[in-house]
Amino acid sequence: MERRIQPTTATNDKSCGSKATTALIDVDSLTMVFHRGASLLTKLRSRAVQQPGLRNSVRWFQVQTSSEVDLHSQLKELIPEQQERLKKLRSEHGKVQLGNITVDMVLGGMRGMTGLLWETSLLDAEEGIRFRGLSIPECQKLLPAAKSGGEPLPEGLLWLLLTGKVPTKEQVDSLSKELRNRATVPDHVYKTIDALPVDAHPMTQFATGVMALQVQSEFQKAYEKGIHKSKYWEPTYEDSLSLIAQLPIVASYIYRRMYKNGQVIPMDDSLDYGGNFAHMLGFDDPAMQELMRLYVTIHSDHEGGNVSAHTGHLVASALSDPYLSFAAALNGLAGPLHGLANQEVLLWIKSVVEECGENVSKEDLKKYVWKTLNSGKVVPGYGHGVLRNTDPRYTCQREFALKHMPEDPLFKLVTALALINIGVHSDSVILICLLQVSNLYEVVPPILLELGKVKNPWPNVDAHSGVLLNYYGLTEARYYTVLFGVSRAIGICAQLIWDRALGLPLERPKSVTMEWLEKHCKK
Ligand code: NMX
Ligand code: MLT
Repeated sequence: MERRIQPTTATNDKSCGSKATTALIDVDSLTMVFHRGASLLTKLRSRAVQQPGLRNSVRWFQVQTSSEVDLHSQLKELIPEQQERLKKLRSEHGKVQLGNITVDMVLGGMRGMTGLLWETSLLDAEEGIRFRGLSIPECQKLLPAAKSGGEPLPEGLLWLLLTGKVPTKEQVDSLSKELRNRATVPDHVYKTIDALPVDAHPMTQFATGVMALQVQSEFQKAYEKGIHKSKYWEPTYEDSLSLIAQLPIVASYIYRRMYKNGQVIPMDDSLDYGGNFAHMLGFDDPAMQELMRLYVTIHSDHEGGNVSAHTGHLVASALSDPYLSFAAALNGLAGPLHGLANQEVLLWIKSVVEECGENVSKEDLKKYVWKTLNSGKVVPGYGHGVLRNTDPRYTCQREFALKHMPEDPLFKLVTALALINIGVHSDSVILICLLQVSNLYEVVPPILLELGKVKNPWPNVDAHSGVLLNYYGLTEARYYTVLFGVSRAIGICAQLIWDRALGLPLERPKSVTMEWLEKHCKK
């Protein structure tokens, strides 16, 4: 049964705060940060065109060959050829070595060890992520948007991840419609969430909601009826699309339950996936809807080894259905070294404000960074397990700020940030120091380098997202990882469908004891 929900007026008030402050902005620093961001972006954009190697790897040169507007039909066409490809790879190159495993790798969280097949995206340590061969700027250019020149529609990215081909607008519109048609959340899901305290962490509520959705799993039902393994991908596809469709409903229910007195906003049938998500959260500013489209697109996939994707893949390898697998992934995403870092960034900045005041100087900021490090904590939003450069997801969020906050990018970025500062929500002191994000970009990396052990001192995706969300009024930092989770389902589910289509096996690496390693090394 579908829960009846009352429309309510969306709250998008950025100006109700009493803590007006004067921003002290170092224009030189911002200029430096802006130029670094802009030059990196230009480099990224031109690389695909200039370098034949990269150009060849860009899959969008494979134009749409199918006129199918239905994703399922296009996938059905593609699966046999990819099954053959895998068979050939295994029979011709199965014994080729991919590198040596060292004791350091075993003790060091398997860093640098190639051990997973993940078709939907690939991460380059310097350049960052490519979705089926496309960089983020290329996706922004090529994937259909809600309006001309706008941010990519996440449905388009889902299509790209699943098929390796850039969809047409017609195909994306048909997928948007399909997702809307699947977006009915059973009433017991709300009741299950309601059984939790309203202040339970939003990620706990979200993972609980996903587990409650699991009772509708088509894969589980089909397995119980004895489905042949060659057909596994079909109910996996059904579950994945329904899960992706229903996540924004569950996520926005949790947001409205926690922060807006439970006044839920129904879906708007005229809107796409990202636009609808923003709308159901309570944000109808077209720019916030654009931000949500971009946010959901860029957080979706980051190859297979990150904690959430790897967890989802591992759990799914036991033939657990997409709901069970994704719930497990969410629990990994909820860790502070992974997705929860977007919350931690703002809470850390808040602690800077509380200790050093609102107009903290760079010197004080440096001292605070050292204090954090000396007390055995990490500086959230910086560093990465694979990346060795500024995360392009950070860069594109910065570009979004430049585009959507004011017209004259540099001056107006400063102005916009100052406005955020003045319009701070009374219970959200956090905002004040978002101004320091740019300062942090200058202050943190040299200190992390000075530590001598940090492999990547540059900002990651989580260092920037709060700036934008706060600007549009989504100030509740504890909620941020849920947004990340909604997006990550797209990557994890797309790969999961291929796991089933390709018949990938149970994941079961070998582990050893310290004693085993000691003996092995003495030999
Ligand atoms: N602040 C303090 N110390 C750090 C940081 C940081 N931002 N980044 C790395 N280090 C330390 C790390 O803890 C380790 O110390 P120790 O040897 O004492 O254990 C040392 O530097 C070497 O670590 P790396 O090899 O550079 O990084 P690793 O691959 O182990 O970890 C992260 C990657 C992302 C877990 C780490 O950089 C970190 O903790 N960053 C802050 C948390 C964060 O922003 N996470 C979000 C990542 C992106 N995401 O969304 O998932
Ligand atoms: C991610 O998006 O999953 C993070 O950047 C972490 C990672 O890639 O390891």
